[in-house]
Amino acid sequence: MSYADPRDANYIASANKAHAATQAADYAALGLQLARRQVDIDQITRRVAAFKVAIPSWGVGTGGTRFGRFPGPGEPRNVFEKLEDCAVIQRLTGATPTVSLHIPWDKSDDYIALREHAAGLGLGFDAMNSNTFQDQPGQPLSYKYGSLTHTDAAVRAQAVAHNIECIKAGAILGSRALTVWIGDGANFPGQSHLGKAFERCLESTATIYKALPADWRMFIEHKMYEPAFYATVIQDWGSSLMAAQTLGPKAFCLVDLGHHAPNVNIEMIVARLIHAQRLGGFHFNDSKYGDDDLDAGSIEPFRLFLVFNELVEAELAKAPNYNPAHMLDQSHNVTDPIESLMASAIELQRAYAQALIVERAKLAEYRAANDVLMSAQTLKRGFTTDVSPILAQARVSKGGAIDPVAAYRDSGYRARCAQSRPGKQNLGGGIV
Ligand code: RM4
Ligand code: MN
Ligand code: MN
Repeated sequence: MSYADPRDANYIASANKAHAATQAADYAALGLQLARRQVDIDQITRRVAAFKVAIPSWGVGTGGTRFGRFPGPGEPRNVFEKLEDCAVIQRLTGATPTVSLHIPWDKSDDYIALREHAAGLGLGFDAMNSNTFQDQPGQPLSYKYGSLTHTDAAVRAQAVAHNIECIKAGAILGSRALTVWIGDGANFPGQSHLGKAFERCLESTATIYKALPADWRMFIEHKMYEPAFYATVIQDWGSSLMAAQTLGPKAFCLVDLGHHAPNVNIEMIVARLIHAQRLGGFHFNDSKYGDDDLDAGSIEPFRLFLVFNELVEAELAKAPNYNPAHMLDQSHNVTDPIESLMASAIELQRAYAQALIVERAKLAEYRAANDVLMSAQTLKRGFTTDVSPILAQARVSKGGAIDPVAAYRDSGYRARCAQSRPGKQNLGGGIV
């Protein structure tokens, strides 16, 4: 099979040739349609082109469930190779200039070399993720019964020290945020004192907070259940918000879309966190039942649109302290991770574009007049408009591909990786 580097600008330009005429025609037609709604398509395209989402380093390997993992060919064997794959996603989509690392999965003894390798690939680093939900070989104390909230102060101190190590590594890499997600909780009523566990959490995170450099933020990520099946210490946005408000102005709440009970109104949570000036960012993914970590927009695209609708409202209102980090957090168990991550980044841009084209002046009038049906229809019109030509145009404006998946497949990149990266069976970070 022939091979072309999908990161090469000439390759992408030649791949685009076949689609250029249809793209121009579709973009022009959509432009006319939007002009009738007083929406300037080029302005929307510019805003979509400015949208960024970080790739999770753990997402470029094949994920798995607790039942098994079925590795794909040519998986990255270390953080350097993960960055190579992230660069493919960034070049073809133009939407993913940063990578979010997970320590110790991406631990390195030379973070300067890692930063330079990333810079050479045109990549930077988003939030650092600590990991105190697993034990590592040689680790003195176990996290089996908790980490930052453990009953034993020595275990808490070990977990705090790990988080501070993540901050130090991130400072070298140019990251400016630490995401703290802990699996701590209880599997049985009675196992844990619910109030005291939260207090221990606040005490431990306060020590980590003190180690944050001046321009850093701490993201507190809530999750309803798993691995703790009865009670999780930071189980919901209420606990997360209380923790952020207790810790101080650098602490914010991170919303992972998969970490809520089915049918929870996530856009409401987003609106409330914006109001509280504590929305730190997102882990985007999609789900049907639980923390499924499926591709963003693949199951409930309307929900994703409604989340982005709140984000656009906040942008327009110039909401104070509003600067959410966008990150993907997905597990690609049965697809090529590069393809899933490209498609997911594009689905986020789609939801953003759909929210941007909503006729907001009209919507405000209908709301004020209590015209319920027209309010709903006006909002939904953004969602039902096919904005694909805008997304393609935004990619082209950044040197990306009109059809990223086709360009990626045609390049033969995966087959090339299968040859150059033999024998890797386990990445350590399969179950996310
Ligand atoms: C958790 C959570 C965290 C992620 C781990 C791997 O469910 O979403 O953000 O770092 O999985
Ligand atoms: Mn997450
Ligand atoms: Mn998760």
